Amino acid sequence: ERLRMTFEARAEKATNTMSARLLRLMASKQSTLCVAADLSSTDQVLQLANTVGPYICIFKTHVDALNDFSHKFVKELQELAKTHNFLIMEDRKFGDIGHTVGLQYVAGNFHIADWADLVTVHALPGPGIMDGLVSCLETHQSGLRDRACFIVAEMSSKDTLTTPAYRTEALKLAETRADFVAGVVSQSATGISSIGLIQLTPGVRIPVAQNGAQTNGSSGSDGLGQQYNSPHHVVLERGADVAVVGRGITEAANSAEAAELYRDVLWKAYQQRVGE
Ligand code: BMP
Repeated sequence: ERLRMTFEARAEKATNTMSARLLRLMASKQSTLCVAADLSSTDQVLQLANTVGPYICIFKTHVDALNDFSHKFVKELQELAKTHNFLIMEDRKFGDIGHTVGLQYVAGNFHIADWADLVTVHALPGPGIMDGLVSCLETHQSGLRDRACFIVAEMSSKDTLTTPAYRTEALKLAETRADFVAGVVSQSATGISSIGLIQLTPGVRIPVAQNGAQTNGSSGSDGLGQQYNSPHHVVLERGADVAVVGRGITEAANSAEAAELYRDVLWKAYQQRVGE
């Protein structure tokens, strides 16, 4: 039922504010594409954000991989987010006790809470991790307004330790913390019941033509554990709402054209899913 609903209809039912906002953005921009900017210089990241901006709903960063991070960079990225209308997700994958992640979220070198609309969080430490992030936000910027997280319930990598039992518990945590959780990072929709919860699925790449399109939707791996599925497969067979594409776009000869292609293919698959 949830998967057959349009993003507009799901936004109406969403209990998390950022989840509703993102679902509406996806519907109005007709984009379910999140580009992963796994690059090492701020110039490259800003250039990519400006190039793919018109085609994406989320721009995903790993700022701890940058060799020249600065607050000027963050300001410029926020400007681009405004110009092109996308959300910024810092893929920090917080994974420590509540007190520690709170510090990592609002302080440190990066002051993530000041600029990232969305962050990713591992479920591993249990509910305390959410309390840590939320209580720090409350002290730091007096509330959760305009901030939310995605809980990593299941990873895309080969032989991941996110077993079905772990995944189930992570989903439970997501379902019970609608105050701060906008969605989950997952490879399937099994067990996700909240209508507003958004499924973010990484490991997406259009299969290279000479390999021939494989019927199971697999489109290879990267030699370091990453496993890829086609856009069509993740949306129609695995329930992806937002698809994360990194190297499929950043390594393309023309990243604007690649982003437009991924956006179009993903949107068509979504339309097919909801029967539009
Ligand atoms: P690529 O499309 O180049 O393989 O990049 C995938 C991106 O998604 C990376 O930024 C990675 O950190 C992220 N990711 C992932 O690949 N698998 C997961 O399970 C969770 C992720 O966040």
